[in-house]
Order: sequence, then C-alpha cells, then structure tokens
Amino acid sequence: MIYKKQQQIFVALLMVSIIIIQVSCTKRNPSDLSKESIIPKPVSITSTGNYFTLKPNTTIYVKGESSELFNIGHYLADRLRPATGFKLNVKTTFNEPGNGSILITLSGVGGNSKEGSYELVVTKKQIRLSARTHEGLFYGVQTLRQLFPAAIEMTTPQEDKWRIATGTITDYPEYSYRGAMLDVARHFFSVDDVRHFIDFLVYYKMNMLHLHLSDDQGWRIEIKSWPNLTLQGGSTQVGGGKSGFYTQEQYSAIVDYAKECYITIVPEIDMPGHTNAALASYPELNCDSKARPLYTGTEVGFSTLCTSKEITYKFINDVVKEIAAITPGPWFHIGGDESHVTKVSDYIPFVEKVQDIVAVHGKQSIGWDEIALSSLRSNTIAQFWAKEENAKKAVNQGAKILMSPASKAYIDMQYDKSTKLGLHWAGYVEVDVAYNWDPASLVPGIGKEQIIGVEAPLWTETITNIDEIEYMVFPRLPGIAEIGWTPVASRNWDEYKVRLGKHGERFEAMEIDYYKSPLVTWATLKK
Ligand code: NGO
Repeated sequence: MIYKKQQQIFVALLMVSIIIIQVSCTKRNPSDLSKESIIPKPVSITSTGNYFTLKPNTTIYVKGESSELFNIGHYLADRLRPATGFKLNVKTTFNEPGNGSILITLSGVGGNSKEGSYELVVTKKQIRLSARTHEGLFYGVQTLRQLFPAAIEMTTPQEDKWRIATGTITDYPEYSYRGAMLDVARHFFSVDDVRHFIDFLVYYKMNMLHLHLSDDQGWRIEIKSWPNLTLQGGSTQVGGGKSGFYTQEQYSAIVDYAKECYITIVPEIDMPGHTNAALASYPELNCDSKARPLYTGTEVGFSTLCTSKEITYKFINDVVKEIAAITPGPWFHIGGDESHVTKVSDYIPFVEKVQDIVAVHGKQSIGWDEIALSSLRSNTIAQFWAKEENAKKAVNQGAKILMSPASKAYIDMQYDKSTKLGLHWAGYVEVDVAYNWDPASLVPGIGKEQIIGVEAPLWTETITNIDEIEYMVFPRLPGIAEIGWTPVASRNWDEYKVRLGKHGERFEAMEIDYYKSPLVTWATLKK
C-alpha cells in the first residue's frame, strides 16, 4: 500500500517536472525573430521560424586578415564568454565556414549603402553578420547581444540555452549623430566611470559622447600651457569636497576606449560664460584682473571671460589647440549658453572669433543654441536646448541642428515629483515623455534635412556617483537612442514600452540601478 502511494507520488512528480521542462523549453526556444525586443527597433525583420544554438564549440570567423575585423570578433566573443562559459575561438577564414559558426564579413549587404548599415542572417546552421563598414558590423554585434537571453550579460557562467530565432535583420540609422552628454564639471567622474557610460551608449548603438569638461565649478582637463586651470580650477566641485581632472593621457585613454567602440568624443569648453573655474585660476582672464573665488554652488549665468582682452583669445587658442591635438573626432563644442553677464554686443563677435580659432585647429564648432545670435560658419552646429527662435536663427543661416530639447531629452530632469535626484526646471521627464517626440516635427520650420541628430545631456549638479548616473540614464537613454536610429513611422510608445519592459532583465543582468517607471511592466530574471 505504502509502496503504491510512493509510486503514485513519484509518477506525479515526474509529470510535473516534465511539464516544467516543457514550459521552460518552449520559453527558451525563440522562433519568431520579429517578436524579439531589440532597441533601437531595426528597420526590417523577417522571421523564418526556427532557431540557432550557440554551442561550446562554436567558432567566430572573420573573413579576411584585417585586425579591425579581428577586434570586432574578439569584442563579440568577450561579451558572450562569461555567461556561456564557452571558449568561442575567433579565427580568420577566406572560405564559407561550416555549420554552427558565426561569420563576420565586410562583404555584401544586399545593396544597402546607408552609413552604419548591417545585415544579420540567422539560420539554423549559421549566423552571418555582414556590413559595408566596421561600424556597421559593430552595430550588428549589439543586435546579436540583444537576441540572446538576457542572462548573456551576466559575468559568471549561467545555465541557459543560448538560442536565437532565425530570420534576417536589415538595419541602418535614421540620424548620423546619436549621443549623450556627461557633465564631468559639476561633479567629477573617473575614467572608469566614463568607460562605463560609454558601454551604455554602445548597447543602444549611439555613436557620440559629448564631455562637458569645464564650468563654473570645475576645470577637468589638463592644459599644459595653463597648468593652474586644473591645479586650482580642477580642485573642487558642487558642494565642495574631493574632485579631480583628467590628465591628457587619461583623456586620450577615454578617446581610445571610445574609438574601439565606434564612439566619437566631443569635448566641450564652455565660454564665455560658465567660466568661473578658469577665472579663479588666472586673474588676467577677468576684466578687472582679479581672480574670482572658487565656486561650489549651482547658480548659473554669473561668470564671463573678458571678451575685450587679447589674452583671452591667446588662452582660448592654447586650450583649443591642446585639446584638438588629442581629439580625433571632427567636433569641438564651444558652449556659449547662458552668458547672462556678457553684453550681447560683446558676445556676438566673441562667438565668431572662437569659431575661427576652432577652425584653425581643424575642427568644426558645436555650440548651445544661443550661438545663433552670432554669424555661424557654414559647418557650425547649433545644439537646440531651450529657445526655438535661436534654433530657427541657426537654420536660417544654413546651420544644422543637434536636438536636445530640455523638456524631453535632458536626462538630468526628474522623472516625477517623487524623484530625489535631478532638477525639474524644464518639467518632469517620465520615460514616455523622453520617447514620445519626433526631432523633425518639434520646431516648426525645422525638418529632418536640417537636423544632424539627437543628444541626451546628463548635467550633474545633483549626481555624484555611477549608481546615480545609472538611475537617471536608465530607462530614458534607450528611448533617445531609438529616436536617433529608428524612422518615426516605425515608432510607437505602446509597442516600445513592451520592448523596454523586456530590457528590465538586461539591466538586471548588467547590474544597472534603473528607475522602475510605473508606466512599464518590467521583466525580471528568473533565478
Ligand atoms: C542648462 C544649463 C546648464 C545646467 C542645465 C541643468 C544648458 C545648456 N545650460 O542647460 O548649465 O546644468 O541646464 O539642467
């Protein structure tokens, strides 16, 4: 009798476990590529209803001998190894590799010549990633990462089935400039923090990192010909206390890391306002030749370089020259915002002269939208953040616009009135507000042709460490990235919020402290 009961219990347990295994297998067998939660949403996806399995002996092949191709292969392997525990050799090939492999190749993208385009073809037997450029391949790698189960992002071996639905993705970005800004002046962030920040941008196919390197509260980059800028001007931050600056070597390390990730660094030296740290370091930059005290508050608009002194332009020339020499990208951001104590009649020629200095050192100027009060050089970019009339003035001069409307794209704004970090002078920016806008129909008279792209600035008056950065960046950054990448006709909040919710488990796997917006149903990792 007892034996029979045990037998019944055993059979019942067996059936339950079979059901559990079946349920989890069904869950783990992706079969519809078009249902995967990829952010930014790709331009086109077709599904073929099967799946590819990454196995312990899968090899990543790159076609040809180029070291850059190898780097991309290794980048992918490095991302997939920790969670899978697989070896994932990276090899070069000149032929078609066999079954079970991943092939990365610069040839043949089905006639698609858009900048940054790639094509990902997944069959039961092989993954084939092709693009015309290395950059395109790198974007394809990010898509691939997002197709594996979220646990792929964990740093220790996980029990999972590493399967990807089969089909074809063809993809390319809508705008060429897709970026974020990190204000390292109000609070200083280490080189490692900046690397971490770059990793966030990469995952969502952004390609520009704007570093706000100077402000009233701090000067953050070594200028060898003006050493007090960092000795004195780099010694404090908002609220006082320990801060810092990047040596030129450290800045170059950031630039190099960014370059490996196909990200361009855009350095900003804000002027003629927002310059108290410089004015405290060198008395001669003030009209009265008296050094200002260091500043640790958060007011804006009280400082100005002395625009009538020759030494001011020697100073700017030296600064731009040294930074331009270690910045491979084409841009130099000259600030220009909130110069409330500079007379407009001084501000206008100042911005014109500074654009010329930037051009002499081989760079193109970007400036906050106020710079449109001046004559803009033909290739200068105005970054729209506040005043539509400034943006229109810039466009009327033939300049292009970088879109960062504060009420939508400022990720230092609070999510709602209960948010502890951040500011709210431009309103509350919930995750739907940050997503639900179209750069090309925001300002009447400014259409897609006039827009170079989008940028999400993170000002750091209230942000002091990487956890706080993560909380403000996530989950808004993926939305801004999608605005920059995906055509407006393919974007829709109700559909996006489901995909974003699925990224909850990716944030968790990456140990990102994110804001769990009540507008989204967040997926969590099943432990
Ligand atoms: C403004 C201001 C910054 C502040 C920021 C805070 C611009 C371009 N200038 O944006 O100095 O830090 O708002 O949100």
